Amino acid sequence: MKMIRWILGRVILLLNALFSPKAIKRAEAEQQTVDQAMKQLHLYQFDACPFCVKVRRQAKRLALPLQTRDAKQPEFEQELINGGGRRKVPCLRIEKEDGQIEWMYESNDIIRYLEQRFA
Ligand SMILES: N[C@@H](CCC(=O)N[C@@H](CS)C(=O)NCC(=O)O)C(=O)O
Repeated sequence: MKMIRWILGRVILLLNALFSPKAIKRAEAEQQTVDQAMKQLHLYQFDACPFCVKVRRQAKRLALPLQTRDAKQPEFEQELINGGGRRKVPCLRIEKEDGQIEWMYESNDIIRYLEQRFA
């Protein structure tokens, strides 16, 4: 079972690399504003998780420099559990202007959030 999951994961990564989405183009100043805002977002994820791939692909389409944190690394795994409450990926850590932190689970919710904020 572990082996099958590993193979499926590699297939997902290969397909993702082969059919990489095309990024939208923004005016330079607008992209700089987006890049700045993206510094407050971190995606806790696994490389070969299909839900994480889906979020990363949408971020790429929207030309968002999404910072990722591999939740298989004990340090980030612990941050995720302590902050978000669950060891589940993808999870988007959102640092608000007032310093408050929101932990957003569910790939569809994360994609909706990115679209509403940056599309
Ligand atoms: N409905 C969730 C599904 C997420 C999900 O099942 N993630 C798996 C990895 S692909 C997970 O975190 N499982 C918990 C674990 O592996 O500990 C979404 O769309 O984000």
